[in-house]
Amino acid sequence: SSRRFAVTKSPPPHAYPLAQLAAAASDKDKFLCLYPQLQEELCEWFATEHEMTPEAVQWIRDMLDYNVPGGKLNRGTTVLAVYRALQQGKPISEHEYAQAAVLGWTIEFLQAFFLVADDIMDDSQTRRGQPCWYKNKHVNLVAINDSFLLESAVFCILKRHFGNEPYYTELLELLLQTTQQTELGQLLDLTSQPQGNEVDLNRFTMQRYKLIVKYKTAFYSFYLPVALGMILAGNTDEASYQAAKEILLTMGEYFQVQDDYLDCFGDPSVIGKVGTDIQDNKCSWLVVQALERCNEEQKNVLRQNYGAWDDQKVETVKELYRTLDLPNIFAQYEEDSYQRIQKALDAIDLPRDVFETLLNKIYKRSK
Ligand code: GPP
Ligand code: MG
Ligand code: MG
Ligand code: MG
Repeated sequence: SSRRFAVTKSPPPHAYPLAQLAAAASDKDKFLCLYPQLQEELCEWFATEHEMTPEAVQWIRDMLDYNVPGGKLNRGTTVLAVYRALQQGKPISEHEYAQAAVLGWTIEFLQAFFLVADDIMDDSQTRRGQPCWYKNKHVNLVAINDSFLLESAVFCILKRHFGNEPYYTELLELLLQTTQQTELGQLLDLTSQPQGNEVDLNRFTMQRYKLIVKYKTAFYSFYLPVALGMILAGNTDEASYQAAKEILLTMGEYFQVQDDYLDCFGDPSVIGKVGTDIQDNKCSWLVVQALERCNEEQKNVLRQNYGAWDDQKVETVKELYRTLDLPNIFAQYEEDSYQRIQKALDAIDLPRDVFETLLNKIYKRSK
């Protein structure tokens, strides 16, 4: 029935590890059961269909292990949680769990693509408690191509596991659209200051901030996992996607504000990365808040110290943030956001616990 003649057909997936899935205690353990299979299927496909040498296949195997499974896995496991919540008590087979987990892994592969590339663009040193992939001597700018390979793996996995489903096109288009939105957000993030010129503090506005974080973070981190779970569960009610999107984008904004706060005030050994936002001249939530509160003299301090790879200047900016009481202002913002999101949940008729679990996973997070 398929008229895709020019494209190589995907072989069927390997058998899912059903016994292992049944034995896994938590969603996270169930989720992790699927990773070795996806890695194996990809490597096999590259070796057989695409004639990759053993050396190239080994590269990909190592690159995947280094960049894909080592995060918090919140986005991926959310697909499982959403899928389960939408069954409303109907038992789920191990096969269905496996499908939901595979779909969740597509987000983790997509996220690995973003992070490998983002760390190059942001000049970062560490990620998830280890050197950024590109920082490895044997990798360097090969990491750019690896990030592309990670992205393409998303679509290999999707096709092989969902290519025959009636909702395949919907999954595919959602992943493509979300990738594009994230890239647009990254563009806004990278160009919030013009290259090479003096820092223009007038460009660090709340309005610009909200647009950046909606696009670079909220769509892929919050809307995408829930929407994928909804599609898989067979939800065809357009209004519920809209309602979910609205609240999830709010949560995504809150999440990125936390990320910005932790970049400056978090413990690197806990967050697994060393902050770079001040050095990188980023339109961070902190600099926007600082500008809304500082006098002319403090504005000058910012102008002279922001956006430089100079430890003394970075420390001066952090001192100004403390003087302006930003840690407490953040704590207040965090409390307000939590209450605001809870309230918005009262008005939604999707299973509340899905959103609550997500919210509670990020509320007052330290990493
Ligand atoms: C988070 O920004 C946003 C991303 C990781 C998306 C990147 C998108 C691309 C298209 C590459 P961040 O730089 O604040 O994240 P972190 O603090 O984890 O480096
Ligand atoms: Mg970054
Ligand atoms: Mg970035
Ligand atoms: Mg950050």
